[in-house]
Amino acid sequence: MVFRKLPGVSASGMGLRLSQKFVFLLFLSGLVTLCFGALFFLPDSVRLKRIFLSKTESQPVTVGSDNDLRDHLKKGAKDMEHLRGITSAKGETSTKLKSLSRKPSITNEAKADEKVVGGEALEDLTMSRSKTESSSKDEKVTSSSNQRANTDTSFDYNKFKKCLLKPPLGIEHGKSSHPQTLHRRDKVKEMMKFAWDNYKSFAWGKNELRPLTKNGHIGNMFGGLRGASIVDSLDTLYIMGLIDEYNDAKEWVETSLDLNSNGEASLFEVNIRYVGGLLSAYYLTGEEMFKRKVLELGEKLLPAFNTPTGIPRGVINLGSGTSWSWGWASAGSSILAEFGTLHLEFVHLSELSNNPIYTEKVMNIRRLLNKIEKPHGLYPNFLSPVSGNWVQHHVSIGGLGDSFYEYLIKSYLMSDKTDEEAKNMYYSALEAIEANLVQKSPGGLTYMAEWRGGILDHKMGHLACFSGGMVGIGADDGAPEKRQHFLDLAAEITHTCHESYTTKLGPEAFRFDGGAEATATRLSDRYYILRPEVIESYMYMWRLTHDPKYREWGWEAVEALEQHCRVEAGFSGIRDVYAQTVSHDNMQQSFFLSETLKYLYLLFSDDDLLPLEDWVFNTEAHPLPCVTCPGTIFEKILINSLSFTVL
Ligand code: DMJ
Repeated sequence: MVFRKLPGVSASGMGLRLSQKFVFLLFLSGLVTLCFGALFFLPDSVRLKRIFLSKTESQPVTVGSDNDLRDHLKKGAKDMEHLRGITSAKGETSTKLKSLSRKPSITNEAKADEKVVGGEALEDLTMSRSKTESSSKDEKVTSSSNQRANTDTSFDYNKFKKCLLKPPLGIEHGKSSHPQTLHRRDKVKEMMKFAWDNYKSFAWGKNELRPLTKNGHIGNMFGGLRGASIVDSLDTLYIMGLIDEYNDAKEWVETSLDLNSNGEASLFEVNIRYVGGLLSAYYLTGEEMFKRKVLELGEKLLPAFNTPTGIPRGVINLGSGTSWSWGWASAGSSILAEFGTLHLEFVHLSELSNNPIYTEKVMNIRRLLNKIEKPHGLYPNFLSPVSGNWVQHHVSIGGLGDSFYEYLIKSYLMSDKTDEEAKNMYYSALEAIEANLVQKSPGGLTYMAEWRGGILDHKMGHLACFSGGMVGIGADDGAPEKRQHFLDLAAEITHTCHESYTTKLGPEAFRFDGGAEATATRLSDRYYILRPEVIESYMYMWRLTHDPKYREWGWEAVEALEQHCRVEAGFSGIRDVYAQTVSHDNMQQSFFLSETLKYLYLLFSDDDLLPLEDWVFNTEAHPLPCVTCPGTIFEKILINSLSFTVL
């Protein structure tokens, strides 16, 4: 290599100057690095630091590769996770974060959150979920927010359908192959359409139709709720295949059934008609809207149970939740047939909401009634919701008592025959009834008298005629030596009730004294308001025996309804079943659509339309399915039933 000589510099002198410069530059760069590094140790407030370092943190996102970006997002998620941990631990900013990640029930949103935030949060959510469940079970949750949380459920409708033994509407909607029976059934369907069309024309959205004056009736039983005839008709229209009419009814429920009413409602009536009607509509059709509505309504009924004993009072303001007893009920008492006719519907409210509170409420009533001392084993009609004692010793299988007994046997059947307590209470009650109330008239008619502190009143109400069907459906599960006896008793009572229909329709109450044999002796007992009970017993007895007389008796009733009750714009009750000239009461009761016409239709259908193995009818004839699926809330409650205590 040849070095060119620089002017004025020797070769050795030039090498010395170069190495001095190199050392100087090295020193300088070290100094700069040290000063820059020192910036990191300065407080954030020093301007110099902000100028030099402020933007560096965001730089990698905008300039990095795809991999850098992914790493950054992962880091962001981790930071979020960390932040959640800190904030929830400190309880700071919890409102915002809770609303994002702590939905009170098991929702898809919570699951989505779990995916984003990873395992730590998953544990956290799981914990809060099980806390919700146990608190609602163990601490008897009553706050409406908790109940609302539980209304967001995952009731599996398809699974429920698979648990049924048979298709609800049968193979051919229960169509009989017998031409006369089919013709009779078509007639009943025509009656339903006529009743419905007139309601729709003249009373749409009101509770009932006044068919003479062609207007609507609201009444004061439903606390401002409207459309009782619509809700009561949903399942009848559906099973009859009146699908356009059913769709109109469904649309009205969806758009116009306003549950935010503020009036005084009968807990019993709202339960059997609205809760029962919506439950049936849901179970038959799977329309989620019905489920939402019925859970919203169910929640509004709960405050009625806030009494010292948990026995609800008869009247509730659906808006404020305040409740009180009927003015006519002695000493502020509650009525057996009212607080004892909630069980079927409330078990299903628990099923659909996954909230045991409804079942707890009715189990509590059951336990109190089971425990309390009963005169001669009988259940009087009036009980104090404050002391839990009977108020009067009036016992009746008709009005004021009736459906309490019905719900005992139906609770047993609806539980897939697992609810032994209901079964035992039913058969004990029936034994007491037979020993004290069941009578034979001089003319050989079996009837159920009323009992007033040991004195018998030889009268039977139309309402008590449901008991033919009740004793019939319970016959098979009685003691083996009693089964035939129960079936005979059921047939005898049904026969007596048919006897009371001397003019093919029967009076409100009939007597067996002073020479009377199933006849109304007082003018005030002679009315017929389109009630179903006698026809209800025909339907059950037909299903149980297939004795053709029950269909004949049902047809007699159809002809009488057509002759005496059909008017230009619907069906009306009559004031005196014995009068030559008919006087109408101008009311088409909603239970005529829900019960009377439904039972007639079933009477002229094959047994596979709503088969009794799968369905029980509530006291307003709304079919509710037997709770047969494994893992239902009802099953869990039964297993844990020993832990229930009377309040
Ligand atoms: C219906 O509302 C129900 O059947 C109730 O149990 C008794 N009364 C009427 C029909 O008569």
